[in-house]
Amino acid sequence: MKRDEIYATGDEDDPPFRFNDAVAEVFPDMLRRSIPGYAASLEAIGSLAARYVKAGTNCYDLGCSLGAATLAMRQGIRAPDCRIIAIDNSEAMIKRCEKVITNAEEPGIVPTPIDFRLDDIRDACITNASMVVMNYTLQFLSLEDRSAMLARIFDGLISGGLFLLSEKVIDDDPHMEELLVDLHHEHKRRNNYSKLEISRKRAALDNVLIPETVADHLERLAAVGFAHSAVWLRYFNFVSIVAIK
Ligand code: GEK
Repeated sequence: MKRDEIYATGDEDDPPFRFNDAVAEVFPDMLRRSIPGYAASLEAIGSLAARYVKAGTNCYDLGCSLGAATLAMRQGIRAPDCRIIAIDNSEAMIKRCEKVITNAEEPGIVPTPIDFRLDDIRDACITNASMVVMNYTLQFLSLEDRSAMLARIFDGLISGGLFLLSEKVIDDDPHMEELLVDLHHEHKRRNNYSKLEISRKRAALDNVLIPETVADHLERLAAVGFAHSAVWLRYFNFVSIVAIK
């Protein structure tokens, strides 16, 4: 796993954050050290896939990056005749994703097939889905596009299908927001990011990653039609939500 030193070197006049080759190269290390609860989100995706994925249906990983959630789903699926569709609009990510996953396949075992698609998730056609995952991806869509994205997911799910949404969030209460951000930065410092790296990354993500409150997410899920939704994981300002159609 190559170490993330993207904001440790170079000048401090950073361009906005992009999912380019340099990021894709260090991505597993970046997420492991930056997102509290990331490993737990992957573990739950596997468990939920075992419970919710139905025979003959599709599973979607929207914003798959290097396919960590795709792999977790594939390992969890117990039902036959399923297909996973892994989509990302970063060429650097999806090319590596296909390589990483194909290399992890064991000879003699026929796993659930995966379609790797270089595409914008806003244009994705979602059909016959029993599970859809957006693990820390909705936060990169503009606020105006989020309801249409979720409505498209809802429409593409079969009855009883599951949507897993993980996001960085903000708190309405400025005191709590300050505390949660500070705890997250402390977490990153414990994971050996310097104060300068943390502040440079934060500036680069400004207006690229747009967090909302937990209430905003739950309201939007209800508004597009999800009958049940709940936060199942919270670690500082990172949450993961499950919603069932
Ligand atoms: C994981 N889910 O490891 N269309 C397609 N892909 C997009 C779009 C879009 N409009 N916008 C952003 N992305 C992964 C981690 S990372 C989270 C997901 C993070 C993609 C983007 O290219 C990137 O690969 C991914 O969404 C977000 O479980 O970096 O914090």
